[in-house]
Amino acid sequence: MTKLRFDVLTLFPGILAGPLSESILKRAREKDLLDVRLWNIRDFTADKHRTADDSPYGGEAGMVMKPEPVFAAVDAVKAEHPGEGFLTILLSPQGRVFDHPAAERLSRERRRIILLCGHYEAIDERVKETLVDEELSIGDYVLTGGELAALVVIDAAARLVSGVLGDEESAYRDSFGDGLLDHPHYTRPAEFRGRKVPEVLLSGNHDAIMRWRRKESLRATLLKRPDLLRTAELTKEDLRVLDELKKEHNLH
Ligand code: 21W
Repeated sequence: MTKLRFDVLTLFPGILAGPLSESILKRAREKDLLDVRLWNIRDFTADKHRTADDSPYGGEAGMVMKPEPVFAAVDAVKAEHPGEGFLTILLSPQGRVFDHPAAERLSRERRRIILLCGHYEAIDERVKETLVDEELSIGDYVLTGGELAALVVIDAAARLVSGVLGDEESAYRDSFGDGLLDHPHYTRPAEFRGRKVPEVLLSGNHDAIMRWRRKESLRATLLKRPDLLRTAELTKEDLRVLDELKKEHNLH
């Protein structure tokens, strides 16, 4: 059984504590499938004001995270696990964008993963040069710091660890497992405010239901995220259904 292990270094561990103690991540930690340690970088400052940032050389505006507390925190993590391997990731807007393949790669990582969160606009470059193996971004928008990005990375990787989700397969039925969006879902009642559940789902015809789901996955992807169709795993039958859908929606 594989266990996913993270050490998160941050000036604001409280941002992560709540989400890690709820729902699926909470259960994964209780089941020992996920280990997340939170480290407060401020605990590794050496002065009486516990200074973690300073003004930049060169006279620009803003603040820069000082290198010494970050180095001391990383040293402390490594000292707690002598002889173990580590992958150190900086959450940063300059990183490669985190996607499903990246989540799969991290979910299989055997080394402890150190997630380093900046919370000012910048971190001293010597941290990147010396400590950081890779930088990850979660998308092209500006956050107040790396903490929410670290949570996104932990959440997306943890749900791919065997045993974390109730149903073994549910991770792969979801969006992006095969590169397609999910099909619509319905529950009782069979008619709600005049809107009926599609007949086929009540038919008991398993083959027809499977075909409907695949078609609706293809439809959702074609209409909402056509860019995904270039990399999705598609059969000859999928391509035929896509042609049908394009005609139905007057696309081409
Ligand atoms: C915000 C860091 C702004 C740096 C161009 C030139 C981690 C993040 C973060 C933050 C700046 C991630 C500038 C998506 C994110 C993060 C805080 C620098 C000034 N721009 N993924 N100078 N988006 N953000 N901005 O913001 O630490 S992963």
